[in-house]
Amino acid sequence: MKHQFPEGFWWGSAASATQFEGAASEGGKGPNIWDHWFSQQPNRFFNGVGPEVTSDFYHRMETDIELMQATGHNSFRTSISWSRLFPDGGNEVNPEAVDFYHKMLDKLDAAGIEPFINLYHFDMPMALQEQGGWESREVVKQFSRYARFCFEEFGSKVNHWFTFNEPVVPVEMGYLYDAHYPNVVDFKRAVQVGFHTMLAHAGAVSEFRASEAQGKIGIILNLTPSYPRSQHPADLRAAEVADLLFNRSFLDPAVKGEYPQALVELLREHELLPECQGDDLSLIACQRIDLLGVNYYFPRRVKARESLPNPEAPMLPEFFFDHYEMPGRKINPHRGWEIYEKGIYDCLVNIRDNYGNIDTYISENGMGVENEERFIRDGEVDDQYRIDFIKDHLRWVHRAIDEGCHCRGYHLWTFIDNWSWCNAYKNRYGLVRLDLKTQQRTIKQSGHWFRELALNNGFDG
Ligand code: BGP
Repeated sequence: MKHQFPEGFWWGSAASATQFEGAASEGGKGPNIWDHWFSQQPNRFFNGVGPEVTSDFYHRMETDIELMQATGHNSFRTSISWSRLFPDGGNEVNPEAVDFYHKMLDKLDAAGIEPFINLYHFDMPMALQEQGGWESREVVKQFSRYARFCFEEFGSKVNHWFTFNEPVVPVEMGYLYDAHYPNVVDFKRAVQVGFHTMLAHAGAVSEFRASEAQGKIGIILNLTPSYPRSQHPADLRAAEVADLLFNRSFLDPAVKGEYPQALVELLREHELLPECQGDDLSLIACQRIDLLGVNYYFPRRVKARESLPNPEAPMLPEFFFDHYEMPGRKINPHRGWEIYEKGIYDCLVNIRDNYGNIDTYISENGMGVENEERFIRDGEVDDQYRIDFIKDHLRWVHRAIDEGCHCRGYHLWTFIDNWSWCNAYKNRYGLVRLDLKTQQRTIKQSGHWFRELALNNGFDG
């Protein structure tokens, strides 16, 4: 069967500054939390590989953009590194960074690739983390200033802006599960960080509306549909709470301008409500997005708790539910994530039915595989599994569009194998293979296939 996509569909990939630019202490860049944490605890990173060099895009930007062309990109998302632009977090702008991002945007334009620019991808400047990071309202204000600078400086070259990528991830990983810096485990502080992030988002959207920048602004959320083990009311409640905490905590305020009442009640009941000042909620109410990026990797399956929470342990979201492993589930063993293609459709249908069918696109989807060199044939990675993974998801995206969802594009994670936070280069996600020792780039089978996909605006099968 032919899967043809609407005219003008965005085909491309996503990356982020910290994960692929490298030059972490070059070009006038200041340290961010990743540079700092790696200097303190290199053992927390796979094979002790840190963020200094990564995929060296900073030095290879021109030829890498040619590789994007060669793999069929008509659009590409990356982030601006806040600590490259403002090394001390806020006062002095770094002219080398301004120059670099202008050159990148010009090169993308010359290559016919539409830039999608995100402002924050997990990479707090260290100078601002020292002031409290997202726990501090001063940092929220600094984010608005940073956003305003970007809109003014680069606004004439960018039509698609995003404030945050997966804002719930720094909340979970940095303030609940000890997986990202600052490694705090404290539910109440996590909620405050989440609220301030949302406030920073709304502040940036308001700067965008006040600026002369054209185009659209949105947010990128990792929507993990919450599936209950059964239709038993206790399992349903477990799924509802997981959905409130991990999806609706950002989705509702970003799209509808308000928090779900059920979330507010849940937080109030457990004395977790964040501190909120005078106009905060009205700012959030006024600054709704134009476009929603949906990152989809895996579903979240939950069931009612099977034991009482340990009263000695710190409170975590798992106070409210247990994780559930569905028998017979398909899994990517390298990442430990379930593969459930229909989840991408369920996300889009949910947006159609419950969020005014706002414009969306798939802003990340992808498959990380370990030891990919074992699949090298005739010098190229023969990653048929990745092609199948993409097709299996695209069929569901196609169906969602057929059924009226306003999904405008599909970006794979990622363009070239890049540095995956604590997993560093363990799992490879790229359309292009990176040889870490030589920095040599080679297009994978999936890269050739992706080009055909984009040229044909669809695929057979
Ligand atoms: C998303 C992030 C990306 C990327 C991807 C793959 O959550 O937005 O930054 O890293 O996941 O995950 P990982 O790198 O942890 O394997």
